[in-house]
Amino acid sequence: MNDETSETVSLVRVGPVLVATVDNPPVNALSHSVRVGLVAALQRFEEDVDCKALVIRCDGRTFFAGADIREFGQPVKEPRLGELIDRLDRCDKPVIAAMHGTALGGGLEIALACSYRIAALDARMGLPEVKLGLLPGSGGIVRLPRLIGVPDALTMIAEGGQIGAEAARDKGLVDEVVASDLRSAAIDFAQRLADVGAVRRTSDLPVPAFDEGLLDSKRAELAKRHKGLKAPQIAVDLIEMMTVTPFVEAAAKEYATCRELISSPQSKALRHLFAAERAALKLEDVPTDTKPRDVRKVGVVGPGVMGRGIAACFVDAGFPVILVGRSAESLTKAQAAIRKLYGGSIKRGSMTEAQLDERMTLLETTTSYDGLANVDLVVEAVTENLDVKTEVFARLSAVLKANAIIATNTSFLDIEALASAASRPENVAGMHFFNPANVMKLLENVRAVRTAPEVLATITAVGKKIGKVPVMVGRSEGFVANRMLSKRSREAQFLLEDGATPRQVDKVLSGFGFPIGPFALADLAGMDVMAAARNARIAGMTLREQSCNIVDKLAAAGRLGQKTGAGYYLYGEDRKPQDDPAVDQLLATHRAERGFSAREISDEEILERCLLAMVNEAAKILDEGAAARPGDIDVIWTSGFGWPSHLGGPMFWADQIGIANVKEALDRYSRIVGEEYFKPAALIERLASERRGFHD
Ligand code: 3H9
Repeated sequence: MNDETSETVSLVRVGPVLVATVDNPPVNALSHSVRVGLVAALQRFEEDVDCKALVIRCDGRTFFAGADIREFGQPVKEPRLGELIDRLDRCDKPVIAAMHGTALGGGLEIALACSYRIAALDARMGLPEVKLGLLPGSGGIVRLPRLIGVPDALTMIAEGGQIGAEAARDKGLVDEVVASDLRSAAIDFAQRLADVGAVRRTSDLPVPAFDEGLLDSKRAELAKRHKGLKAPQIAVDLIEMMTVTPFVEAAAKEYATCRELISSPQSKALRHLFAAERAALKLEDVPTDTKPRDVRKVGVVGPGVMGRGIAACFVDAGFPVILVGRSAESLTKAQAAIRKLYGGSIKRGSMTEAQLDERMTLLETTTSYDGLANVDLVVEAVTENLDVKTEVFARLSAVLKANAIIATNTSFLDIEALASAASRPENVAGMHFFNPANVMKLLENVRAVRTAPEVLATITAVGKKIGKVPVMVGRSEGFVANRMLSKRSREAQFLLEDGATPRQVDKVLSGFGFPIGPFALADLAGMDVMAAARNARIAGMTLREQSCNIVDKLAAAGRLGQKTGAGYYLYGEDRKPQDDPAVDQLLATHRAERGFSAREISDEEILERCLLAMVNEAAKILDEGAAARPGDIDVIWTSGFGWPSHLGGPMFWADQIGIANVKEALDRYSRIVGEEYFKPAALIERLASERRGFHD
């Protein structure tokens, strides 16, 4: 019987049990209408003497995924989530939360304030607020440690991870795990309680004793792992606070901190990225109802470093893979190298040798293209040379089935030229992985003019399936990530010519939040690799860029980076970069030959030149249509090249500085470095004159 229904909450009586079912697709966020409906449900439950227990459950794919992120930054609409939760806590009849899917954030906070919690076997629970630069603000911090103890609560709150239903039961977060129909099990559970009316309040529980040294060690660990992020540190402070503060006072402090964090720049940046990552999945000119093609079996051509990593990505996600190489020897080598990729997991104990053997059964190797006749998708990862790739495309066209997709992993070659080399250009696109392919999250998918919409939808869906962050880009030399990176690299090199040291540049950029500076990174990649990459593109460079051959000079001196113990820096046993007077000398000679005199360069100039060169290039990319939205570029840089997430990505960062200030700085560097490098892009000129930002 459907007793009462609000916009998103319906009520049904089953004997003495009142069942409140929430339906607020897609993820049952705790939007205003849900809060109103749940308060009404509680009111009805409290007033009706015949209702002995209340079940709160959700329809659709998940229990509440948390507060409604879209409401953040808007005036708070009553009833607040905290009010609803207080009311649940005070209720003098038992309330049971029945969780399925992902019970997250404010959703889990609702469950924590109920008397009992039951969960479907595959349910997952977490307080992920920290990932949005926030912290639980509706009782998560004051209740969770009371239920599962401080150490586990600290991990869940400060790191934002999820735990499964059985682990949650073992820790005391969940009372019962249900393998059968959750709704019926919840009603049965409630009926049993209805007879005894047993109310339990998490707020009445004491905080279990714990080793206080844990707090400081966690602070140190989090500072290292989440450089520059404020919320994880504040999480530890709040947990320390709740252990010594009366419940009501601690809950008020928790809420006040959450409100403060909602308006903090870090949270705005992280929320921007949350939305941008999801927006990036919505493809321009591809209707949202476009059905991706079925991909069951995958081919990878080219067993080199990239091909091996790509094959591992697919195998990890359970796809059978055929790896095609030119010789049996190269394939045997590749197989051994792929096994080695899992060395770390075996050492850590997160994978057994038997599991690895099983995974490797998904990988088949062959020297014959005929083996690809029944694959649905082939990723081509052969040598970065148009002639070689053109030949591979022709051979693939001869064996593939009509709707098989060819995705090239090219970094710099022209996607249109490659599409023309296939007999069905509508099946051709790019899937640009980043090294190491099995680790790096970013996947630049590339559309060519003739790529079929369903192919674009397929490579996006497949990218998600293999755990990547896919972003669709268009034709452009170096696509988006590498094209922007090349401008940062150019400025880093020019800064050396102008008088900066590798150490100074690296320090400024890692101080900004990049995991590693460009010169330490070059030493890691190898100077021979850097020199080859530079020389492959030298024809398109300006005269100053062509003559700025510091990389070639280091390579010629045998300074290949970490692998030879010397590059921009010297490396000892500990692999820590040390300054080397020989590099100072090499740079001094280079400057003298090129007619530059070293000047004092400020950290501000280093940061602005490196980052604004990227922003200016990104503006050109946007105007050309090679990236669909500024947010896509932010996702590319935060998931691919270590741009600190709490600064939202380059376009978000530029907006925070203000486009008029960006333009003014570009004009200044046009005068100092040269117009051909820093003339503001047309889009920046337009936005500055209209007083708008990239994201407006
Ligand atoms: C919080 O609770 C604070 C409180 O402690 C205190 C307050 C005072 N709100 O990810 P998907 C949308 S903070 C609104 O593609 P999946 C999402 O934008 C919150 N919308 O699906 C997307 O929209 P669109 C703590 C939300 O299956 C659609 O749902 N909770 C929210 O891959 C589908 O999402 C979190 O941080 C939301 N809370 O993953 C959980 N969540 O279709 C954040 C999602 O227009 N959410 N949407 O692009 C997630 O982690 C994942 O979305 C989830 C589903 C695992 C739930």
